[in-house]
Amino acid sequence: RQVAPRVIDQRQQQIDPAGRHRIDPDHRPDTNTKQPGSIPPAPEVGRLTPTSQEARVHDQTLTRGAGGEWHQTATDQDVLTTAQGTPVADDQNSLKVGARGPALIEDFHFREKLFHFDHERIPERVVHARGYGAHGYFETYQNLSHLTRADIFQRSGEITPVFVRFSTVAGSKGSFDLARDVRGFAVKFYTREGNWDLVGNNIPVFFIQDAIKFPDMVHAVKPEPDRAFPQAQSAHDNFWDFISLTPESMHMIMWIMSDRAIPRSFRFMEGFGVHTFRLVDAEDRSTFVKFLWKPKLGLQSVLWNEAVKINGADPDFHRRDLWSAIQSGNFPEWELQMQLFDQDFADSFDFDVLDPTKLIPEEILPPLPVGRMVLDRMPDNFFAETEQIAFMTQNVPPGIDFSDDPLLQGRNFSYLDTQLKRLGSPNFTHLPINAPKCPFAHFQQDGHMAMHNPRGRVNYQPNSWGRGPREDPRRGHRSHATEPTGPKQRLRPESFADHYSQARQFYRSQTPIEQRHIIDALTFELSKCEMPMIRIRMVAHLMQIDRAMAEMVAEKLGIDSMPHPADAALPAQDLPLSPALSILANGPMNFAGRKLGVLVCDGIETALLHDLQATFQAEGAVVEIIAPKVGGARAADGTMIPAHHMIDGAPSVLFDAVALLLDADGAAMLAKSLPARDFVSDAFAHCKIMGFTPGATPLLVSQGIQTGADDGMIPLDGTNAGDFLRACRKLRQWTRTLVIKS
Ligand code: HDE
Repeated sequence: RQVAPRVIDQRQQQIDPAGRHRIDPDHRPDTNTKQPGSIPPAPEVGRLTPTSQEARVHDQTLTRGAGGEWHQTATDQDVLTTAQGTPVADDQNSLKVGARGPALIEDFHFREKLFHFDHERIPERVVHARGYGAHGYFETYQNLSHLTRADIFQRSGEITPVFVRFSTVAGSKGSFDLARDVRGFAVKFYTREGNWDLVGNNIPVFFIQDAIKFPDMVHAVKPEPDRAFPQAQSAHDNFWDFISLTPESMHMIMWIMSDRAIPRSFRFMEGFGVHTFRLVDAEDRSTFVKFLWKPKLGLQSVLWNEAVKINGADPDFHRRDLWSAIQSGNFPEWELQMQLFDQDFADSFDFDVLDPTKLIPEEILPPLPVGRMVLDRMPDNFFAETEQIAFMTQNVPPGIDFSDDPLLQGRNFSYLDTQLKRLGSPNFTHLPINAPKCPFAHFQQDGHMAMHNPRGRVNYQPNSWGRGPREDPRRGHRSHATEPTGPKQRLRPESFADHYSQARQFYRSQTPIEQRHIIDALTFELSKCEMPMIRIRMVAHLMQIDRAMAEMVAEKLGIDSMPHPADAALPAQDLPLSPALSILANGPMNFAGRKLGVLVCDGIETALLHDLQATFQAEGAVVEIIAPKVGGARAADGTMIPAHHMIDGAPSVLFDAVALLLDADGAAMLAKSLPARDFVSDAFAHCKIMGFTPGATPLLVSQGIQTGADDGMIPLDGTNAGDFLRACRKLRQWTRTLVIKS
């Protein structure tokens, strides 16, 4: 039976037409506005080229017309238009014959909308797909003209805009943050003489020595090709098969099995340029350099058991952390340091400085602090900036040059090549996030999405018109004039042959707790390998690194008889220990930038809560309240305490320390709640410092936790918030690991 259609005009159902064009409250329309308590934003370097139609790099919402006039994009104006600028009358109904169709192909607005949607995705990065970025600035400490003519290092106090992208390596874009993995630490400096990309990691060495092995290494760690799992994990046969057949990776293996591979947040990580680079001065004299980033807040990692649970509770833990810190004005900061050395040092050093599987211990070559980087602004749009940023190791300004490290040489090809695949056009430098912020002028033209072609008649040089930019041998980038010699051949140098000494040095420089974490990680990962032969081959390598470690891993894996140590081109030497390699030996000893989770229930005293909040906030820490209901808890004095989280959604793994402000009734009630029981038992097992009111005892006891178990259990009596904070500064009560397996 035909029913007469009731025609509904969806537009009339809009609650508030004005609301449709509401401006995002988080949007910062004017990036030059000084925020209270913030430093002034970095000034833009240089000026726009006259022909540029690009958006101002700092303001993604403006585009420039051919005549130089600025246009706002749709989000800032009232009337919805098509991408061609045609005002749209109805965005709720497609154009149909009658009310029930069929639809008409002449509906250009509908087709344009779907067409664009269909093409929204670009290929994710083949490695480092999951990443998160922020804007900031770099401040140069001192003039380094005696070392380099790089403009960024000529003036103390020089401010250079930067964009940083942190990433995991193996997982896809939608994977979780707390994978056991290397973290990318890529920095783009928009200098006055072109972009400088320092595309580093949070680990100072790499798996392989020659770029030709990179595809194999990445294939091995990524999900296995037939079954397409495991995602974002190295704990599988293919990875360990490749690794156990690649002895040069052993040093890196020690690092990724250590706590470095499960950082607490991007803010608590070091960064490393990994390779040896060159600084070149105005007289073309060269100094070798390794770059290091040191986090102002110190280093911190999570436990593996925490990482697994964080991934479930908040897969975006690291990106949320960076977002929250920056949005609340707690701008993370790193110091850039340089290890500088000459050829004589390189010749006398135990290892080849071109070998990217080796580091130079800071005790042997203390780094020189040269500047600081502050991240103070989140991108306006994730895709436009974080996703489309194109880092390339080849981006070096005059005064910075490459060494012959074969990995670096290979990277210099790969990064440019990959951008074409990912961003789809050789004009990716026209995107505001990739464009230099200094004047630029060249004769490259045309291609997909060309935004600034040469204007006028001249598009080549030399020309008779006397126009256009010319090269400048004095200012331009000059490669350091080395004189390579030797036969053309495929060979690894003998100086790259020692694969075990620095692996041993790293392992032995860790504290006993960190060594235990390495053993646990190796055991876990190898336990996921189905092929016993791979486990045994790995244990044979571990024998070369540290026999006791190998025996403990073998014992945990149930390997009855120890294999022979792996054949080594060179046996491991006992190098001096390097305490700088340990996280725990270099603890921050403060709680700044960390997070206290306070579990409250109805009936508590507000004075203690306020005291804790004031004490921890004065330290630069964040205090978040967790209650049985997200609406909050009613205090003894009748006031409502708003909660940040409901207990079901805020396990203690999300916090660096916890306080239990409970009365006896509340504690008894929470002792029956699984999330609350997990909250305290995990906090204790993860060695967190725990403060608690006397009333909280039933909840602790329900989990078998003695209130006087150790120095990390702090009874809160209303006067000792300072004592609690002092205990929290050590971050963990490690003695508990003697009784609990972490
Ligand atoms: Fe990368 N790497 N890489 N890599 N890498 C990429 O470039 C490559 C290496 C690093 O946030 C890709 O734009 C080769 C070492 C970071 O956008 C690709 C080799 C180090 C990022 C690529 C290496 C890194 C990448 C994928 C061995 C630390 C993310 C997407 C020769 C010093 C940058 C892209 C971002 C990304 C190639 C080894 C760091 C395919 C061939 C060593 C932080 O070009």
